Amino acid sequence: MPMQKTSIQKPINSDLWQTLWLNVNLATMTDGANSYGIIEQGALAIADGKIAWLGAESDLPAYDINKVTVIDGQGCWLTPGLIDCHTHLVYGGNRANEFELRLQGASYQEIAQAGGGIVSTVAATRTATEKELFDAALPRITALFEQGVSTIEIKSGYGLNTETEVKMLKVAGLLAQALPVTVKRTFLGAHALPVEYKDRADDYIELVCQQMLPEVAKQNLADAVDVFCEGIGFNLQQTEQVFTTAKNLALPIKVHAEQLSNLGGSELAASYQALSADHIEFLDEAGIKAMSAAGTTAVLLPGAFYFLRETQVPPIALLRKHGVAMAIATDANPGSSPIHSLQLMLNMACTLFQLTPVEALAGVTCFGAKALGLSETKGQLALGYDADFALWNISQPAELCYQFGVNPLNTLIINGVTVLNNTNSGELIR
Ligand code: DI6
Ligand code: FE
Repeated sequence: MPMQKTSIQKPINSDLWQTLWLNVNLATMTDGANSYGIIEQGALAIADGKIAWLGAESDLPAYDINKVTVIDGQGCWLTPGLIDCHTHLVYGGNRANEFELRLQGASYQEIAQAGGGIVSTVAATRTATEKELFDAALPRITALFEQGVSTIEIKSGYGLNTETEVKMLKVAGLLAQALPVTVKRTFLGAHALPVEYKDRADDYIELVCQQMLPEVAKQNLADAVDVFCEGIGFNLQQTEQVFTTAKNLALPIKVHAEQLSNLGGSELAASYQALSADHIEFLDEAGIKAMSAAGTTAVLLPGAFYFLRETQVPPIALLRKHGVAMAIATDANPGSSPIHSLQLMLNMACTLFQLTPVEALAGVTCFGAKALGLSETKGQLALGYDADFALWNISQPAELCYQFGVNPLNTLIINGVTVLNNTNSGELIR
């Protein structure tokens, strides 16, 4: 799956460079999942937070050593900053009790139908204050950040009333202020049916469309809109009602679909030019063709697959055949993926879904960006792109997928600024 060629940017004159990285190997990820886009013994220059020049050191143009800060990358590898394009990391409480129940034989659906699952997190999220939600979420987002994540998506969906959905999205905004990470917010009001709307799903969808979504849009709290289209979520008709409302508000859409059964949510989403369809273990070829035609990204969530002990593997071969871009994300959430490591997801995408390491790395860089509508600015080391990149203590890119448990991150740069430097005993520069 190649990347679409965007307009070719011109290199920036070296007089304007602020920082220059030398002695690095680049995995540019400009070639989609076809190759790492390797430049060995390379260099990369930054001007105004953007990539101003990159290439082989031997091709470096003349520059004024007195004007540019030059950094020796010591032969490390540079990749785009990692992108976690699907998380639900703002929530109250936790669901370790349900984990125990599932290990005793109860299924995720049974727990949800018995009043546990998402709605139990809703109760805890409604009673939590903004500060409590922030304090609980900070270590989660920090864990991702410390492993090289420079862009992250955070969904609402544990409020299920206007007040709490707004509260969650505001907390996501506060996290973006607390850390240098770029945060994209997604409104997921149609995540589950709140108890007060029991047996009245249509009425709840009315509330989502008439009140919640307009308020979220008015306050500019969301970059996209998502729906859980599933037997234990919302049906196709209800899903489409939310999509239509989102479209009228000019908000792009995403969908949780085909996670536990095949309702056709991905195909519907593709007909609305969705940015992504996520989970998709039960997706069929018709849905894949629709996604391919619409340029909708498939977001694979191996953490949820693993944690729910799912056995239905997403249709990877068909996604490849039809050239659908595949992104990988943590799905960090209290019920189906209490996991805060994109490195572990890289490993699981390879071991559980048999992605190649280059496909997996594309899934957390260029295709993670695509799933968020950021293909033109993030997820690649390319001229004019945001200077978001990670320097790794590895000897080849596949190592990022291969080992787990040792943090290989050396330095993280976001918008041209060094925000994390593990070379001095993990000292954080902010
Ligand atoms: N699918 C998921 O995996 C998460 N949401 C969804 O629609 C799980 C949310 C949860 O169990 O709390
Ligand atoms: Fe999810």
